[in-house]
Amino acid sequence: MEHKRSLLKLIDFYLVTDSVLSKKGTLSDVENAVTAGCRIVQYREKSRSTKDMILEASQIKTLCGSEAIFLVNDRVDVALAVDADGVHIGQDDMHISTARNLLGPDKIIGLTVHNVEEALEAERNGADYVGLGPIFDTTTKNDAGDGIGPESIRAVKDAIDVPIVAIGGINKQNCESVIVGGSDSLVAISAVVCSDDVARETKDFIDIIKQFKE
Ligand code: 3NM
Repeated sequence: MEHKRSLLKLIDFYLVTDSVLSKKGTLSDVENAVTAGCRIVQYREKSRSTKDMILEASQIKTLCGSEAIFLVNDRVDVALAVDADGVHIGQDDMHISTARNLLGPDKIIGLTVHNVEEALEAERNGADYVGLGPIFDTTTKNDAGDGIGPESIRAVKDAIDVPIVAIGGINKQNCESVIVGGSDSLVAISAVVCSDDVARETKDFIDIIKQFKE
């Protein structure tokens, strides 16, 4: 697991799955993104049974192999069932200390935060990275709220040492501002999974991020 944890420092483009928006399906999206160089995948599935999720999660784990970190959104039980590399949880999910107790010290836990205070608390409570968003307005997550703007990233970056993953309304046109703004990596869901060519979009994001990263 130390190998996977050390990859966290290197991540640039971060894939979050969305079976509703996906054009080619979740497994195809993961395979294409990983082949294109994506080093972290979060399985985010809100519409399938637990049984189906466990089956799909084990297939995604295989596709990630030793190259990409594999996290499960919200569902600590599914992460445990397939021995995923960790979870990504939100402010309204179980407390991070509860997730840590269930998963043990070696698993990766990411937490969604919206401001400096939540980021500091997440780091204090042992988050391995924070997801910061929504950076821009998004229709992908109904309850995401208004975009905080890329200029809000720097204060969070200056306050914490763990990596920041920016999320929400990010596309190829605005992603430069997110990286220059101080984010270590970024998620773009609709900009990637709604595409006919997920590998191409992933590669484009990775190239742009590398170009603008400090
Ligand atoms: N979480 P898109 S925004 C899953 O702000 C999610 O925490 C968010 O999708 C947050 O890249 C979001 O299509 C959806 O805007 C991001």
